[in-house]
Amino acid sequence: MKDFNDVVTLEIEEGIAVVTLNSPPVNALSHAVRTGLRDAFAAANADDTAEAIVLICAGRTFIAGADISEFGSDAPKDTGASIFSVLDDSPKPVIAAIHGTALGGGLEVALSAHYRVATTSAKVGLPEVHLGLLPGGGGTQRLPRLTGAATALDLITSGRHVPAAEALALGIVDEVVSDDDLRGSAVHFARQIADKGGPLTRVRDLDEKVAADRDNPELFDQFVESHPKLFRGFIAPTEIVECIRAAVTLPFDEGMAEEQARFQTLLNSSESAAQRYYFFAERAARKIADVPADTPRIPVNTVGIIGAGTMGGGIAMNFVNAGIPVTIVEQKQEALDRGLATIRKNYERTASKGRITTAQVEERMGLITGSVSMDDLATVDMVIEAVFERMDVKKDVFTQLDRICKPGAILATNTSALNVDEIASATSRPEYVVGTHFFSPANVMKLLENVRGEKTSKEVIATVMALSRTIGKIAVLVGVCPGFVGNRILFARSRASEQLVMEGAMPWDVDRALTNFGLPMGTYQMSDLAGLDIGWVKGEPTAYPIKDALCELDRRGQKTGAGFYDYDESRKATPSPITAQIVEDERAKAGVTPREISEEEILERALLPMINEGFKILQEGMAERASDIDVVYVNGYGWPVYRGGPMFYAEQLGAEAVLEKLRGYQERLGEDFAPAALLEAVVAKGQSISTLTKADAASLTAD
Ligand code: T1G
Repeated sequence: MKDFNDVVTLEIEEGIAVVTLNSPPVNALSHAVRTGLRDAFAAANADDTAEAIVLICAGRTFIAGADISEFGSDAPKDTGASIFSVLDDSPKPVIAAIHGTALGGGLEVALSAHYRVATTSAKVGLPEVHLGLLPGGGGTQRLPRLTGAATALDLITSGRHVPAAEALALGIVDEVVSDDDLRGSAVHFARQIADKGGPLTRVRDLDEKVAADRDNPELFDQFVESHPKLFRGFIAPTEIVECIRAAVTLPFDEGMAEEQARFQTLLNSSESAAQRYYFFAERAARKIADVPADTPRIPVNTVGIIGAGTMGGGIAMNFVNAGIPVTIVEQKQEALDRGLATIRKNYERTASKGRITTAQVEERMGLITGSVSMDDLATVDMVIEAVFERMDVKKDVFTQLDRICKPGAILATNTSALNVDEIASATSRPEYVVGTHFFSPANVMKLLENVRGEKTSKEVIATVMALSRTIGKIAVLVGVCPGFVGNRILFARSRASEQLVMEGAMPWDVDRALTNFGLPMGTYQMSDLAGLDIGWVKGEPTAYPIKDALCELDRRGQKTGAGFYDYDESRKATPSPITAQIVEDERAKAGVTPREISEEEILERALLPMINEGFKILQEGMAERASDIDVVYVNGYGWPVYRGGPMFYAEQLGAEAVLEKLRGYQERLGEDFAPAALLEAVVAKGQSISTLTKADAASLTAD
């Protein structure tokens, strides 16, 4: 055995060189890995006893790509040939032995080998597009030569992971072997190749598939036209299409040059910086400063859900999808039956799209028990209530749960804004009470805000954070405050939007500024979708007179075919003259003479209060870190990931500029724009925004 550095070793076994990479956690192509691999391959090619070379990885996966943390850092740059060229130019056959996931640069290394052997459970993919990048190690040039341009366009612009069997069918891998002895199978495969002898074919030399594509030049424009959403706001997909076009139309080396140029453009783009930031932000959100990763967790093998309505049913599906049996409790049998029928309908719709089988529909429905008695929750490990959003109703439910549920059961509330500590006070076990704020539709939306009560135990926090991943959610731990993180920031935007409308912008002007920024919908489109009558009681004015007036006219949003907008039968929205008249009436009542407000001012006055609220949330300790706020906004509110999130966007604007603009609006418009103390401290200390943690916030704003 020969060591090349502490991550790459070389052994010769039955005339086959086995290069093993062991660089936890995911064998990312760091500088050390690239250097070690290059030296090991040089040694294997110089060793006359080696007739072929197997590249295999230790740990849970094959190479998962370039080391993303090296981008934009001062990590040492490579000198000499890239690892891709080293494999490409190897005079001896190279066999990549893939397990786990070969992704990005990892798959590109494998594509530079002469052959690829994968385990049954392995997956391969080129997910760089999710980082605002494109495969910069030859993936856009080699993959089309194996699969043809159409498949390459699909795989590289979607970034999806391809299971081994499909990769075999597509020609990406040469053999699929059982999971239990990849090394043995790969060495055996290499032995056969060595015994067969003959000329080596490199992927770069394959031409049949791309030659056929040369007869179909319009396939690229057709692809772009048929995937409009893919290209809206994102720049990487366009660059990817052009690289694959180059693979079809240009010689390999020229195509590689095209790929490198476009890769560098993306690497230097703000979009990619935002998407690379988001990649680590999503993973950082799993870490809780005062709840160590080895904190004991409470086993949750059965779950009770109270309420079989839209939320309760959706929440239940998350657990059932993860194979966790659920007992759903409703007060009345008919409501229970309706809820169960809705769940079944959802699964049958998924099955009709081929995403699950009809057998899986029955399997999942078989994991659900319906009941009209809360007593049936006596033995479950965790209960989540999704009852009416009223404090007295919630407290009554928790008082009953406290009596019924076994000691140690976790009692969770799905409240979207109510005080979790007050709910916990209705029980004798506040340490087992936690908020689990799902977003509707709960079986679709990835975001889950786990709300930490004052007395919630660390074990319960560790449990719900881990359980969130089990059920496929992206969880963020938040503190108890009105609206937690997501809705609290949204409330700030709603107040700002109302001011803009009273001053002269129409609701559709505000929405247009926000959708042009990249949000999927603006303040008023969102209100119409959610329903204008949330918390509204006829005859009881709220802080939103325009919304009150619309509800009084029974214009409650999309569900009534009219709200701020008028909707046709396909729910297409058009600005409503009725709304315009109500707006003008309310301005007149307030004695306001409307003025033209630019889209730039609208955007600033809608977004700056969101950013400012983020700083207030941090200084109050209601979020673990600034990037958690961004994870909430990307996953719960459609903030474009190529803009990172409100706090990352503030970093791009510059903390000083944000502070100055807020002060300007504060002077003109009042205290709603008063800058958060933390923002002022961040500017004074020159601290970065996106790396801010709860502890930073506390020390920066300590009196
Ligand atoms: N670079 C650096 N760190 C990485 C990493 C990477 N590529 N992938 C994962 N990590 C860290 C991650 O931050 C976490 O750290 C730990 O590993 C476990 O990750 C030239 C330019 C492989 C499917 O986009 O999709 O190649 O939080 O929690 O859920 O063309 O990680 O523990 O400290 O996600 O089991 C392309 C990204 C890069 C793949 C495993 N590759 N990774 O999922 O674990 S660009 C990717 C993943 C590139 C080339 C281009 C997943 C995974 P910590 P995890 P997991």
